Amino acid sequence: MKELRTQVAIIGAGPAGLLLGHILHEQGIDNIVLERRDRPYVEARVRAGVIEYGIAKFLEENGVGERMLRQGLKHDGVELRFDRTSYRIALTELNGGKPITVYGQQEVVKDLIALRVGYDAPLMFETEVTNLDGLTTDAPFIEADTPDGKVRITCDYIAGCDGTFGPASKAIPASLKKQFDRIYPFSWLGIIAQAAPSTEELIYCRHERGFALYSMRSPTVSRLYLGVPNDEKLEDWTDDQIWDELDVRLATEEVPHITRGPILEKGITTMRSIVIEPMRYGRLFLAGDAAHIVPPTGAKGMNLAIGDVRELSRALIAKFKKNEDALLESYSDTCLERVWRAEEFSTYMTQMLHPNPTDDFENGVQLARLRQSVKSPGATETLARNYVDLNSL
Ligand code: FAS
Ligand code: PHB
Repeated sequence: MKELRTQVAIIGAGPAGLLLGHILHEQGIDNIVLERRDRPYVEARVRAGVIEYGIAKFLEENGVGERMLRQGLKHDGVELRFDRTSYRIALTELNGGKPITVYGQQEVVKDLIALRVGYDAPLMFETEVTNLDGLTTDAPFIEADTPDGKVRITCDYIAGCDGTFGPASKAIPASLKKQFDRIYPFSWLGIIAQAAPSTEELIYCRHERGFALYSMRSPTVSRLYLGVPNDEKLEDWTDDQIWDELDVRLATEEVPHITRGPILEKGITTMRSIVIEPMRYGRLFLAGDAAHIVPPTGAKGMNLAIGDVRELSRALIAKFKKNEDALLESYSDTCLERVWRAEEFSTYMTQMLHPNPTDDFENGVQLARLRQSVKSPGATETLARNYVDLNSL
């Protein structure tokens, strides 16, 4: 087995792992990023689309924002549509001039990979981590299968940025770990289409037939979602049926039909919440989806992951540069306070925007919550602040 040594071993080349690796590299802290998939797969994976103001600033401050600033779409508002009426939330105005940025997660990942390849730091694709050990010693190690055989990497710290199904969180002993789970009774059928968006800003829509979201990736590419039952099969939906249902749910008198075009990608994502406590075990630190999942209704997934990296990078830099442990010691509690706030906001947005086909009382409560969110100034401001900058509040 090939032996390697580094200061920080990072499992996963999603936004969390790649950004952590980049920030540590910039500080002269050796690290290796290990990714089980190949580069084309990771760069093509379509996921999040909204970047919070403070998170975009953090990316920019760390030299990852050049293309985002050029190609990302700055948005000053978002629309809630229900009771066949549209209500605009003036995000920037309610946040002291701070907008959101619409820029696909896969673009952030491409930018981070390009940086890492550019300065030739270790980024091992098609390398699956199979074991983490020595986590409570001062020489933890990971073992992985690579295209050239097995490798063991000894390090000072391990960052588990391996998403929901990765091995890192499973390395925390069950007796020391709590996992909080919620599965929602619906999923999102999402499409990416070569079609100029019929709207300037995102539209979150609660229609009696179900949820719909109108987002975008560029002036010529739309990103749209339909709330569907959990057992829905993608093959049961033709492209026309998807467009027709989007029309029904999103139509208004002014815009009776949304712009259609070739569907480039489609998929169904389950809606779930997960929180794992603690986010640390000995020399192992979890960041991103490895530690938590939020339903995408609040657009918090990637923002939360980058929020964790902001904490973990600060903590590791303090340790390596000044031999200070305080931020490492407080990492889990600091992150979990923010994670639970994101879970609360994502649950709030999810519960009020997805009609319940079997519970009219629940539907009544949802509509009351939606009406309050657009008619009560305090509720509107809270929604705007959480949507734009939750991870930096
Ligand atoms: P990621 O899951 O992005 O990255 C983890 C990486 O670890 C992966 O590349 C994986 O291959 C790798 N890995 C796993 N096990 C490994 C092993 N044993 N060895 C080596 N590598 C390993 N969020 C939103 O805000 N809006 C959305 O619309 C949205 N849509 C989503 C759709 C889907 C299908 C999914 C799954 C998530 C979606 N999310 C969305 C959430 C998503 O954006 C995550 O929050 C974000 O990817 C988190 O980034 P990471 O923590 O880096 O995890
Ligand atoms: C997206 O553009 O993919 C997107 C936007 C907002 C969300 C979820 C997904 O809440």
